[in-house]
Amino acid sequence: MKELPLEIPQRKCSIAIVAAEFNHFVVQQLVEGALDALQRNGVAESNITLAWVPGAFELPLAADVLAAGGRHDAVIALGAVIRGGTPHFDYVAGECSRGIAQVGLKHGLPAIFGVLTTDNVDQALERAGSGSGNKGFDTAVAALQMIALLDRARAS
Ligand code: INI
Repeated sequence: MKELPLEIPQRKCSIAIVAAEFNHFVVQQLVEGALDALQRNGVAESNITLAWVPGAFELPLAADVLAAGGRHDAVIALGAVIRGGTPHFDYVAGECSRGIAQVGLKHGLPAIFGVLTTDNVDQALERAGSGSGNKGFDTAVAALQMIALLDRARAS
């Protein structure tokens, strides 16, 4: 059996982060968590691009264009979709998750879904806290793990 374990790449990585401005007070914390994880794992600041879009609905297009540029090893989408009293939540969250998945498959690179979809603000803030309670941090680690996996899978 050949097993490909989760690991962090030992090579230089270039990462694009697309972040939604909507619910900025949550998303800014996700961005900080992602940057912290990338820095802790040796990604130089000069190899990170951070692009802001108006809301989560716009994340897939920005991720698609950045992925098409061919200069990044992974794209991380960060946002916070918080349920209101209308079906708007379902359209925004659904299209965003579907779109981000399509970007990964279309370009053959990790397109990581770091968009919180919660019932209320408290749940969102709980997931955007410091350290291990920050989904931005977790998604950046996932991006690096996927880069390492794809490197190995393509080499074998
Ligand atoms: N965008 C978000 O990122 N989070 C939300 O909770 C949200 N809500 O609730 O409406 C939201 N809406 C804006 C949307 O993403 C687009 O920016 C807008 O519809 C313009 O296309």
